[in-house]
Amino acid sequence: MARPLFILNGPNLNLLGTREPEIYGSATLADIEAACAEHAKMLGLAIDFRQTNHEGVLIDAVQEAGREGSALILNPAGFGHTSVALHDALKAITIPAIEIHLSQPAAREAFRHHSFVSSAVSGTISGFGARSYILGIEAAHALIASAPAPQRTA
Ligand code: CA2
Repeated sequence: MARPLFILNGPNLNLLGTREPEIYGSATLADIEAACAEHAKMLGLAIDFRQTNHEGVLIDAVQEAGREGSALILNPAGFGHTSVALHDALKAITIPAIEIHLSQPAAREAFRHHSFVSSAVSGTISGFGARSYILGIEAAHALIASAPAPQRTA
């Protein structure tokens, strides 16, 4: 069974499409999941797409991705700006990991300029709206193709 590409979404992203469309676009998270599934299928990848508002649940999912996934795409949302624990979880996995954002945090409020995630992932894609997810899948696909298969530890 091929390892899925994990696509994890942090807090409040379940609200996409309902408020602040001028910043985050009008697509719902379900719309984005459908677009990701279609694009990943075209590349021969299966996805495991999740959203949580809870930091511990997100960290558990990062660890699960490290054990069971081929690569990780993470929109950490607000936790990217606050969570040392999320940074530590990402440092502990060996699969390729990519940070994505719908908006361009560097062009927004100062408190969004620092990411605890960026220093623990292969790269960051931001500012392309829902297309950031598709670009993230392209990057993950390239990294999976060039990375040695991770060893299962348990
Ligand atoms: O641009 C992104 O993808 C962000 O990760 C979104 C986060 C924000 O804290 C980051 O700085 C950048 C916020 C997600 C909240 O999404 C909402 C969507 C609709 C209505 C309210 C919040």
